[in-house]
Amino acid sequence: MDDLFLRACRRQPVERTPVWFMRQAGRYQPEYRALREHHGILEICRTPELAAEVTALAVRQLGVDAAILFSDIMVPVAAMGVDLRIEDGRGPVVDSPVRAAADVARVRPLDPAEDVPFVAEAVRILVKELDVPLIGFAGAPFTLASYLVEGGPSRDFVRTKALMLGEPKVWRSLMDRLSSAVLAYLRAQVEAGARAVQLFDSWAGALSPGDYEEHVLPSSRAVLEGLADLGVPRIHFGVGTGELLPLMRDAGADVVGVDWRVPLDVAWDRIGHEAAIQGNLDPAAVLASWDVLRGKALDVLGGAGGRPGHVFNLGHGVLPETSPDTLRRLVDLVHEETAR
Ligand code: 1CP
Repeated sequence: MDDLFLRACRRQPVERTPVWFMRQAGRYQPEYRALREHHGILEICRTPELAAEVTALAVRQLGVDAAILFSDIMVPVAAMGVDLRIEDGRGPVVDSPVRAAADVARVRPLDPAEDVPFVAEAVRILVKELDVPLIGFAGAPFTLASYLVEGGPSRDFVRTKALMLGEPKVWRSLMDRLSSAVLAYLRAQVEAGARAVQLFDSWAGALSPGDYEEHVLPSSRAVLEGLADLGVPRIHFGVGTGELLPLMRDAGADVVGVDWRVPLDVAWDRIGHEAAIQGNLDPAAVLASWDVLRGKALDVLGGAGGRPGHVFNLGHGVLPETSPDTLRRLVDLVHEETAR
């Protein structure tokens, strides 16, 4: 097992900077698109052999230093009595959104062994097959709540904020249910063999630091601190979270994932050098010419300054327009430039 990625997460010395990409399995791959002609996304997530195949394909093709389980943040929520689907070109859709106390009561607790047995099974298959560590993941309570309350993807999260600020007790009960489920879900992935976890609070950047601290951080902290005894690195990521980085670290992260809006060195100063950092190339840069992409990737490495504790990644997921060959070339570039 090559544990380069795990050592970097622990800020231990590494012979080169490890790389993986959020959404490294997905639409940009012809093989994935071919599989999706015959299988729905939730069907792939619920079929361990298919989920494992898609997960491993990305690792083989790209030469990355970590795998991330192929699934979706809404998979556990769909097993908690919430009727949802994932619409092509749009994302998760919930027809009966959660907007009042009676709706929260419909969100059942999650028993991973009973409700989502296929997840641990996919992890077990992958752990046997892969020679890099597998990252388990979950959506953070806020980001999951945003889909439940809005009923689908949103730009401004107005209904979510209205519930959070207007009905704080109802909000808290929803967040409590989600944090218990997310904790159980991540623990099940680690117990099945995942060597690290990433908590995706993709949309937390919509909040002010004060609202984040009061209404969201306690739930994310319950998840991250509830994993502490397992001893696996905990990565905490969000988009547009420049002002939230110190709080996201304080919630209990070992590694903070940052998007491209804050230069890596500035972000690391905000987080503090007792934590590792992951990021943060703009995914759109991978669509530019090789020379431009190369320059931007070197800027990211320059921001890390060769300090231990940097995991190279994009600032958000791989875009569907991305060329697999360019992504592979980027992995090689990071490996060559950081070899020591
Ligand atoms: O095949 C398809 O239908 C394409 C789109 C797709 C894919 C590939 C969706 C719908 N989900 C996934 C898989 C997925 N989702 C992965 C595994 C891929 C990998 O990393 O290798 C992961 C980690 C996710 C996590 C996820 N889903 C997040 C958090 C990460 C992020 O991108 O911020 C979020 C917010 C979702 C919701 C979701 N699912 C799908 C879409 C298009 C969206 C986003 C919708 C929106 O903009 O709100």
